[in-house]
Amino acid sequence: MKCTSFPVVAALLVLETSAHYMFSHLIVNQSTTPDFKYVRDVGEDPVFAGTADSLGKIAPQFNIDSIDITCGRSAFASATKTQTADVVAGSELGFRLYDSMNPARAYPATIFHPGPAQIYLSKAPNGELENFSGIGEEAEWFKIASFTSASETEWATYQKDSVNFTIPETTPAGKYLLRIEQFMPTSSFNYTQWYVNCAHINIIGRGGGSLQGYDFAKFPGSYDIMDPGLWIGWAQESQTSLSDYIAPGPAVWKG
Ligand SMILES: *[C@@H]1O[C@H](CO)[C@@H](O)[C@H](O)[C@H]1NC(C)=O
Ligand SMILES: *[C@@H]1O[C@H](CO)[C@@H](O)[C@H](O)[C@H]1NC(C)=O
Ligand SMILES: *[C@@H]1O[C@H](CO)[C@@H](O)[C@H](O)[C@H]1NC(C)=O
Ligand SMILES: *[C@@H]1O[C@H](CO)[C@@H](O)[C@H](O)[C@H]1NC(C)=O
Ligand SMILES: [Cu+2]
Repeated sequence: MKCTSFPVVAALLVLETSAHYMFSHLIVNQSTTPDFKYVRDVGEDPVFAGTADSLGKIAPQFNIDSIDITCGRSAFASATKTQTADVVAGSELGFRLYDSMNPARAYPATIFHPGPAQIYLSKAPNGELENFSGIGEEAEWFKIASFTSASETEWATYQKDSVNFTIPETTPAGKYLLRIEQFMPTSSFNYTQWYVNCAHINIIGRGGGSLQGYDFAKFPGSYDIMDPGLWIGWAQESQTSLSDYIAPGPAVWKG
């Protein structure tokens, strides 16, 4: 399923855009927290600015070299109004999709575009999240979860309304940006649709895990547009086996 910004066929556009989404809720202690309470709010895609159902905010991104690929469109502008959730290392957290869409729309809020989902952490270098963009040299992102295939033909998070994962028990205590990325690799070069959001969390725990020697990621920066994991056409519809899929980025840190 392709996604275009050009309203060639109006009906198709509506159908397609209503299939888009964003991860506006953090799930903590088994509870879904309010939209953008702990997740940085995002700006709108100008193509859909001002339209109903937050179509501008849920519109995907395409450019992996943009600073908006870090935490979402203009997300750093929301840093000071985002609260920080206390979370216990070793507990399960999650991101849940924005769900206050028009009830009359055709699709429920689910991860409608087939592809992987990955979770990263980056510790605020000066201990404060308000002035930490997550962009550039000061940000050191390590991966704590990677959801790829559930079977040869299905992506693990496809059509789910949330993505849950565990904060490794030995993660050093402190304030972190918690980033989710979910994307749809396409057979068209440089046309991968990206859905990214970041939450503010304060990890409480005994720590002890070492990140020495870890090959930290940068967003933007680490992902290569030539990476077959981004565009080779591992669509849900394709007959290709997903078991061979290799997700971009460094290894999962297990603590
Ligand atoms: C994630 O966890 C929440 C709360 O514990 C739960 O309601 C939801 O169903 C879980 N999502 C998935 C995909 O398992
Ligand atoms: C990829 O697409 C983006 C727009 O989404 C564009 O800015 C960028 O230059 C393209 N990169 C390449 C290598 O074609
Ligand atoms: C989650 O539970 C822990 C331990 O009970 C508590 O310290 C923390 O404040 C809770 N976090 C949120 C956001 O409710
Ligand atoms: C970030 O904020 C903290 C406290 O609010 C402050 O101590 C620090 O100097 C700030 N850093 C920068 C780079 O602005
Ligand atoms: Cu799309």
